[in-house]
Amino acid sequence: MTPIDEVLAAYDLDINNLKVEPIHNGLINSTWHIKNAHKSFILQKVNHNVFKNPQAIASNIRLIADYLLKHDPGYLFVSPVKTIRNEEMMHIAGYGYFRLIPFVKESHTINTVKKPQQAFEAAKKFGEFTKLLSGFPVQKLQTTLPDFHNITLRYQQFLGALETGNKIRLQESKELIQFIKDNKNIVVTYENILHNPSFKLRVTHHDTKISNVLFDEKNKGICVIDLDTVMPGYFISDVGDMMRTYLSPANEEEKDFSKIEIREEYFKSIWDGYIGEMKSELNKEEKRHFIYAGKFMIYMQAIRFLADHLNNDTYYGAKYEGHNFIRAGNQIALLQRLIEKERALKDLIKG
Ligand code: GN1
Ligand code: MG
Repeated sequence: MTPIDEVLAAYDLDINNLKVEPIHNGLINSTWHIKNAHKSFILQKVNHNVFKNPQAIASNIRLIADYLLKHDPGYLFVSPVKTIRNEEMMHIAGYGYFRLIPFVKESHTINTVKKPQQAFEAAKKFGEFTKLLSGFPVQKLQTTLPDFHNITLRYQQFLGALETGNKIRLQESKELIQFIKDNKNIVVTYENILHNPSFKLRVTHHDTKISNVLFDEKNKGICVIDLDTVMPGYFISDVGDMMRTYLSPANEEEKDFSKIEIREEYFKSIWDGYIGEMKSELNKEEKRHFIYAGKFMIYMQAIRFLADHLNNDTYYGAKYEGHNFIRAGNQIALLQRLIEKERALKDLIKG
């Protein structure tokens, strides 16, 4: 029996009649679409090197599912199926943790934002998720990834990589390193936020890329998925990652940086979608940091890719030599374009 067969057996699925298709999407977990004539599921193997405590994820999802069922029974929240032994996950000792999620009928995901309306729908869904959980006691959520969006720590890790990283790569990365250092003010603003009583910790998704939203046949958003990183956090994480991944027609893998651009209309759609839901949740001081959110997330991703390159790609892996160097350069180009457009974007949302 292969491990996948073993997992499916734990969910009482007849291995012989199932079609198992890998979904290559996301850098961290592994995902498969499992189906037979009647049923359809998503199977995921949680990356245990990254998520050291998969039980924390299961506990968070259960708490949120129970809360939403009680307060907003109409909201479609997709939580994992239990195993025949009534467990939230299937664990194969020495191999890993798996979970099985029902496939939502007539739903689809997209990998690229090609219309402002898609950005609007996704932003609305992420805003709605946080809003519906505004009464949930956020301190009950466990931290599934400690310091995930702690940009201060990411910056320190980057400085560490400058000390101990690959010497040749350090030489070749001089310009990118300098750019990161020159823009350290982005870290300082975050540190001020931590001490700013106006900033509230809320139930935050922390991975708001477009493929984490389910769309229906009419291309309306249904709900958000991929809940591993749902933890207490600041809204800048969610809005920032939407800006990082929806604004440019070219994504983080693009090698030709001339294709990276900031689409103003898409920015306006993120604002309209998110604020439409969150307007009475966010205060003035938070809203004032809306554009900063994008700078925060793009800069942090640039640091993470660059530090990984300097550390010989131990976290993200690399499909070709210099992959994370290109990704870091890409994110820096995106950040530069965002900074150039900052005034224009401010004008779009003022008043
Ligand atoms: C990782 O696995 P995926 O693609 O959902 C990473 C995110 C990064 C993203 C960059 C747990 O997310 O923080 O933004 O890659 N997740 C983790 O593509 O490190
Ligand atoms: Mg993810």
